[in-house]
Amino acid sequence: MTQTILLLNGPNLNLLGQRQPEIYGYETLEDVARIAHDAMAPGFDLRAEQSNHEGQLIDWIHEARHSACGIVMNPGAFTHTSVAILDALNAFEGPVMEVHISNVHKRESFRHHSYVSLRAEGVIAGLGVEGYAAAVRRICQIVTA
Ligand code: CA2
Repeated sequence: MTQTILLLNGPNLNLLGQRQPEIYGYETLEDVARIAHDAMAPGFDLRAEQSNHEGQLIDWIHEARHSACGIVMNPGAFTHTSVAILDALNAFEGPVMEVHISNVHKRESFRHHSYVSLRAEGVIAGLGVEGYAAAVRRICQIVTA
């Protein structure tokens, strides 16, 4: 049976490829979904969502409890602020991978702390959009191990 990986992107990531390419590159959110899709092992499929709203992201994480085997998430700025997203991820039983396009540790100090990292099996930062492919591959490995 096919297993679904949920790919979640948080606030402002809908602007990917349109602004600040020096930080986030030229690829769009559509490119991200394609890159993540291409990284999946056979027997997996991808559901890709983006929202600027914390509650919507939380609702998708709740749904994933019954529909997804793993979550790849770039929570955007909610990474650094949202205990609510951490709580939702803690209620999800499968593996979670946290992705940041930029190297958050090379940036402002408020980006150095992540609530989501308290839950994530792995954290990828600074690999650009290729980080999503690495995260998807890791979810497939963990789920099939
Ligand atoms: O590096 C990342 O992927 C971040 O999660 C991106 C967030 C930022 O708040 C995190 O600290 C690190 C911001 C996403 C904003 O995305 C934009 C993309 C293009 C143009 C403007 C914003």
